[in-house]
Amino acid sequence: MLRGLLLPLCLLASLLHAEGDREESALDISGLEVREPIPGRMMSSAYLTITNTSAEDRTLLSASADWAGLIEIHTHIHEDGVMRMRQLPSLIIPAGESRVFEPGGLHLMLFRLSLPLPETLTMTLCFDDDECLIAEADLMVP
Ligand SMILES: [Cu+2]
Repeated sequence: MLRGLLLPLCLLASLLHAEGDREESALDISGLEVREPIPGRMMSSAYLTITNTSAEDRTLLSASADWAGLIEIHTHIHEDGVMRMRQLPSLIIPAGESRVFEPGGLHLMLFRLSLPLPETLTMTLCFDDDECLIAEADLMVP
């Protein structure tokens, strides 16, 4: 399976400048998958793992893609014995830890999809400290 292509914007910037230090990101995004929407629906969800290899907590602030009108960070909570989704304004990735987005738990909620989805599903994830990472998603066909 194709692992998500990861290209830190700062690295891209330094490549464009031909020289300069390659800044390694302390954040790693892996296994990004977009679930194919149910026919007739313009929303879906995406899953991934974010690992923070630094000694400081980091915060996921937003996600965006040119094939989705809106992407929200969601989690599931139990409320009166019922599983409900709740939007999170941001998500802390603790120092040295990973946060796993998976069905029934954390997920990215994708709204207003441009259908059919493009062949290459590139998503931008932005964190604190003005760091944005671009990752390529696989399409999860049920
Ligand atoms: Cu949701």
